[in-house]
Amino acid sequence: MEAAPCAVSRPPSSATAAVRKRSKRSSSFTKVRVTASASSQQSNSVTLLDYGAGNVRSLRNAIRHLGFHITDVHKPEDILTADRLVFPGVGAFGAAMQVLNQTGLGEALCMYIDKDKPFLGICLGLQLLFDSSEENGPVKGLGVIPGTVGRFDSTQGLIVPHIGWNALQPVKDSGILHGIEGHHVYFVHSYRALPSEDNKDWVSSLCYYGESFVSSVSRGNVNAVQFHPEKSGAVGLSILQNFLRQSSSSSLKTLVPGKASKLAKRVIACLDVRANDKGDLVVTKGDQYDVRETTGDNEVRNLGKPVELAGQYYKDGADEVSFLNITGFRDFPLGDLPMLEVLRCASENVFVPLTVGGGIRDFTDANGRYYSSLEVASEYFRSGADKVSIGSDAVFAAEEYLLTGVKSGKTSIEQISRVYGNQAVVVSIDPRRVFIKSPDEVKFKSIKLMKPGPNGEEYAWYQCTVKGGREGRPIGAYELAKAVEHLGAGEILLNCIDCDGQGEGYDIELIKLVSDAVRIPVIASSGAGAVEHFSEVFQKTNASAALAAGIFHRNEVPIQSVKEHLLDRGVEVRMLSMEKTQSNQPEMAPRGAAAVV
Ligand code: 1PR
Repeated sequence: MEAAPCAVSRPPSSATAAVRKRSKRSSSFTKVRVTASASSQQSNSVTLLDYGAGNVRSLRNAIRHLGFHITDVHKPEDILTADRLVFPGVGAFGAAMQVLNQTGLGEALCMYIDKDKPFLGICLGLQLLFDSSEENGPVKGLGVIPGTVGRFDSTQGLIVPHIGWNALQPVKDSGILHGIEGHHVYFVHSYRALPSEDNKDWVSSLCYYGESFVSSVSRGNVNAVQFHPEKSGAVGLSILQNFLRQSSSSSLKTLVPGKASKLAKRVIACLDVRANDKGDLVVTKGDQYDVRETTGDNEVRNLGKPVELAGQYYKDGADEVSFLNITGFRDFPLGDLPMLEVLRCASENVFVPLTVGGGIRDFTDANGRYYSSLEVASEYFRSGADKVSIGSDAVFAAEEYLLTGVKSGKTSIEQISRVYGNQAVVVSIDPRRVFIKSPDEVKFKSIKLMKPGPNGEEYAWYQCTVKGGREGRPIGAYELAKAVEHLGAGEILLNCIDCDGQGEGYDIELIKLVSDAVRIPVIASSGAGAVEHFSEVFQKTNASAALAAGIFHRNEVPIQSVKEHLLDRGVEVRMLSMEKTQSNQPEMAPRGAAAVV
């Protein structure tokens, strides 16, 4: 594949010289007429380069939330006439370069950057500026910045993808990052660029994850960030705003000093959603997966409205919000328009990652129309999801994989991760503890119990279930986790039916078993009833995140209290970062500022 050349490894030069140089050597980009002074943009307008390879709805929402109007790029000329350009690279490096080369957009992008016009690349939008990438490659990049993008090295046990809130270490003053030192921002990626002597003029901040990698670059008006400002809460919105307004002064005063130093453990709020008996979509919560009241008409427990609660948890400091459509296995998710609408509305005001699960599988509707799981997931992504969570279908996929030893390429995990990346695919496991007298009783991995079972059993294995716990399957949680990691899952959401809704703490033995077995992040779930349960799970297991539902729905413990407790126990977490309300942003209520131990 031929990459669009763009040798801008020097201070921005005259636009005309650069244009002349390129128009001579470029065959793929012949139609662009440069009207250097022409601009059809309004002052509150931002041009977005979205080549349609993935979900940029979150970014659109964030830009609109900040009061800006979006103009889309349809042709290379739209880039050249932009006043400010945002490039949220999505998908794989090679596929993105192919689109940029074939459409002439890459050449226009290089010319735009060469003119030192306001530019913000995000995630892959940063990586594409480098010489090349090893992702399915080597593949040539735009060549603006010297260096090769490579994969994080997981051979020494590093969990890859790098998912979560990590701390930036600014290495030079960059307008858009001004004031964010000591704060966490949200990353999700498996590939990274490394700092070097050749690119040191560009690097504006570093981040540590097994090694120091480039978290942002800046030169003149050209900026790019590896993290996702649109998913980094108020700090991210402040960065975006600095870029859009071309000034850092307006938002500086609202950020309190932070003390972030490394990857934070995440606290996730989960909303189990389903239609109640009246047909309204409600947030519900079960006890060991039973979501019906035990009195009266045994109605579905109603704990609130999904969009409202998601917005509240964002403001309260949740690091992510998950929606699980718990009856999705029965229905066709794309027929569940209210659920898609919930996602659309929630994503307009929630600027941390949103995960959605329930019913993701290949499906043939009543008219005989076949939908692949990829189509189902794509609709969720288009509606505002950043990640999808697969439950029942992942169990069937893992069983087949363990039986045949062959990756068919057709499972939902493989289909979706191929297009959207591993980091976009969460596998949700619903295991139930099965007590046994001896490990020889089953072929699945078992554990020696700290406390014997009801009949004195000393061991247990964790049987995976499907359809919301209704059906047990011949596969253990340990075996499933390892299989789905091989198939391409980027993260595991580890529930436990026995502990769900009990408020007695996470199943530490289960979480340790699984989080020691895989090299992808594990989210501990089920059983949180007190702040101590969160510190226990992080101190005793390798979980990257802890999810809870009932404790938050019933207002028993605020998210902020969980985080303050974790800080006290030496666990780094992201703290809210605004000290006073700025437009509709969450208000900061930190105890002792955004501190970490
Ligand atoms: O199988 O792909 O259709 O996905 C269905 C999804 O819905 C799965 O992720 C499955 O975990 C979830 N689900 C199905 N039935 C239920 C149920 O409760 N009856 N909920 C259900 C799963 C577990 C967590 C819960 C934690 C924390 N609930 O979501 O939020 O246990 O609760 P707690 O903090 O109150 O203890 P598919």
